[in-house]
Amino acid sequence: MEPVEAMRAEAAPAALPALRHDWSAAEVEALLALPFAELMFRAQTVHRRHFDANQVQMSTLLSIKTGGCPEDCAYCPQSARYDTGVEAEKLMSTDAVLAEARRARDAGATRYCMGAAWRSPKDHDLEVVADMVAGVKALGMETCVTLGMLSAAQAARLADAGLDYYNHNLDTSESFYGEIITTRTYRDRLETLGHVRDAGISVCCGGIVGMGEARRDRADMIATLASLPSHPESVPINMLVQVEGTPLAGRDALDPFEFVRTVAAARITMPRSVVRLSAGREQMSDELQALAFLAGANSIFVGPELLTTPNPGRERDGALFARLGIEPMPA
Ligand code: SAM
Ligand code: DTB
Ligand code: SF4
Repeated sequence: MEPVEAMRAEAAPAALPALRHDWSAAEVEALLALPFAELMFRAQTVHRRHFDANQVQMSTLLSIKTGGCPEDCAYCPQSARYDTGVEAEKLMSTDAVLAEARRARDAGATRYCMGAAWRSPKDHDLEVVADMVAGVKALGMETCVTLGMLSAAQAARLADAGLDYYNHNLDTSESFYGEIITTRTYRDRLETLGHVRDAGISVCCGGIVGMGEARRDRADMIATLASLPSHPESVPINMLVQVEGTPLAGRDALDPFEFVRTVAAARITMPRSVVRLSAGREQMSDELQALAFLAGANSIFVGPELLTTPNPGRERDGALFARLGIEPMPA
């Protein structure tokens, strides 16, 4: 047995504290306000109880349907309402997606995430996505898609196709939400998450920080995620990528330590979830990313592009992982 496995085997699951689902925003805000070293120590302690602290899960992202989205999400370069230079494209063919997926698998990705700039999928498009999911699974990778709002029947269809994860973010607190999106409600989002959960698909749900929200909003979002009936298996924490032409371009940048604090709060409140250091890595220093890993982030997107914006290339990530002694988390 490897030393880490031996340590895990020793820690009998019964010895782990029960998961809480009753976090209040005030409690999470108090976590966010701790002295930095105290917060990091708590997060690292929780992290080590549940994970190998030197392993990071790697996902690859592909935009299967780019731009021209009817929604008004103020952060998003793919909304048709903002002039961002992102051209609207048609849904990719299954063959083209599978060729890309094969390349990602050969480069070491264990999960393949496909994103579409839709408010919600049309049923005939969903059939094409179901084929893509089945094809990617056959390549031996886990699958994730993010397609907007889903009905219960659509979630069940994706589950049938073998989908492992559905990404649908809360994005921010319920009270700040109206300043960012007006074309769908917070309640709509919770409803979609319920359909995904009921269909037996694992939930990938998190949000964005750095949109001009207050610390209380970040606390509220984390408390809402941690108070869902089941914690999302995957929790992406995105740092806003400011894109020229979107209403949020030009906002004051968030204090990077506040980003790290948010990651730590996610780790402490959702101890068994994989927390993803998601969008925004391209703009972060290696040192800031290392702090986010110390705070309990244990997943990233690899590859030079997110959906429409740049992500660190494999060389930069490879060098960082080597410097930090980080290894890929097995699927
Ligand atoms: N259209 C679908 C939806 O919104 O549900 C799926 C794709 S959408 C691009 C997925 C997520 O990407 C959004 O919920 C948001 O959290 C994140 N995102 C989009 N633009 C971003 C940006 N500029 N910076 C950080 N995160 C962003
Ligand atoms: C998520 O939480 N972050 C990813 C994913 N879900 C699909 C997307 C980030 C998008 C960043 C902006 C862009 O590249 O267009
Ligand atoms: Fe459309 Fe999703 Fe972008 Fe909102 S976040 S504008 S729903 S692609």
